[in-house]
Amino acid sequence: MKTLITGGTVVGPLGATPTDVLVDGETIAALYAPGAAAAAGVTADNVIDATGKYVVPGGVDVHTHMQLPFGGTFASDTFETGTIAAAWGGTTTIIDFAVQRTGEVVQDGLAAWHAKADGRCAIDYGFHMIIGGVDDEALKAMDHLVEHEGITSFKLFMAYPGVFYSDDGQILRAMQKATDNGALIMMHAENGIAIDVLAAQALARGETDPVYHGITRPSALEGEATHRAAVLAQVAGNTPLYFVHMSASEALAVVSAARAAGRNVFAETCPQYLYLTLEDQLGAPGFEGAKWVASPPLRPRDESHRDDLWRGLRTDDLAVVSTDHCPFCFKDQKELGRGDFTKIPNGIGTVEHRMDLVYQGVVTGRLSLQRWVETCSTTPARMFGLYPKKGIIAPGSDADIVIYDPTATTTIGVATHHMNMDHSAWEGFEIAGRVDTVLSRGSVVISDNAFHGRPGHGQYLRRGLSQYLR
Ligand code: DUC
Ligand code: ZN
Ligand code: ZN
Repeated sequence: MKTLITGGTVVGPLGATPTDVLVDGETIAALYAPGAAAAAGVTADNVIDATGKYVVPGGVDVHTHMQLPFGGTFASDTFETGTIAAAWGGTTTIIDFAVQRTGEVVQDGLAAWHAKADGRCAIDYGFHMIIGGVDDEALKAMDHLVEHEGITSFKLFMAYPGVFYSDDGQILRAMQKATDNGALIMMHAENGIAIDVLAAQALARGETDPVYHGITRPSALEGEATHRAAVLAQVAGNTPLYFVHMSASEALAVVSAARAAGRNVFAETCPQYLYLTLEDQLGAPGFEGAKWVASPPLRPRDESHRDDLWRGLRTDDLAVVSTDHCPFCFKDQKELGRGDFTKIPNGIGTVEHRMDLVYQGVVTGRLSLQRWVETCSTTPARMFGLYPKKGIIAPGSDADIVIYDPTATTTIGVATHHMNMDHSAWEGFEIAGRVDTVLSRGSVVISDNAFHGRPGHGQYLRRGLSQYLR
């Protein structure tokens, strides 16, 4: 089956160029100057007219939590609902976090994650591994996963004592292992011990509303943990270190300094930290703010965080935009924390909206078109060992392609989204631009405002080491 995409402008890390794209089977076969395919007598079973539209590599969202167990419940998207929603939004690859909790065998946690995802994904997927209990066995398992399972990145938590938390000694040992085997350490950098004290003090004062989730997790404690992790990685021998869901100016400054010193330090942010605030969303009246309880929390409106994060995306101190997609319904899930903000399941659902939300940076002049594609597709693919199979429109690459209409608009809300949530953290957001058509490995999965894919089309991706290391 051959598909020819004509008339569009292909956007990649090197620029935006009018180009026709020939897809043969699951991969991109050739690129042509406009009209050159027809002149060369190229025929196709399916011709897609992309005139006036951008043709971009499918989005790569490297931070999702489908069905994550958290706070006595589970994230509400399954691998089926979550990957279908991702496809609607132009994301054609996710990397989800398999979980080892303290006391569990790493390989058992991984097997459980495969069982959840196998045969259910509408787009391709890979896994990172959360190591919730760093010990001799877990360290050995890290080697095994890198060598045999295609898992080359491991998330550690400086937050959530008693759940996922690692102490500094455990972090150092895991970093030494990663220095040795080339894996990337992904760090949730918040000082969880101090946060738990502040949260208990707030509750004792009767401060139970969702906004106190943010007030008791100040940005300084993200900055402190980020600095500590960067130092530990330096001591462990320039360990490849990637900070997840960065939200704070103080943390970004640490990353900028480490990168300026030439270290293997990288970071991502998420749309919620670029747009939403402690006052406007988390501080909504009554219990409404529970919709936006996530960790790290949304930051105060009048501090420098959002401007600094956009700047970091421009300068590459922030390399990637992921979502930290971790949806919970309001009814029966977020409501678990009525009267006690510490019991609200942490997470926001955004997997469907990342490409659109970051494209607004292009519309407002904060990002170039190339940077949009780099931060949402090319760089995440390279960072996590998937390039050039993913992340680029080039001959030989998987035909994961988004045709994006810059003249259309998107209104986000619970009535139209496809995520398994009873509310939207982005209700009423008006977006300039719209995902028009999506191909996953050569198959059209979204077109004419309909889903044409199927659960089970998505394949598990064995990943190589990060392609950014020196
Ligand atoms: N943060 C969240 O908000 N949810 C899940 C895990 C995390 O680190
Ligand atoms: Zn995290
Ligand atoms: Zn996360």
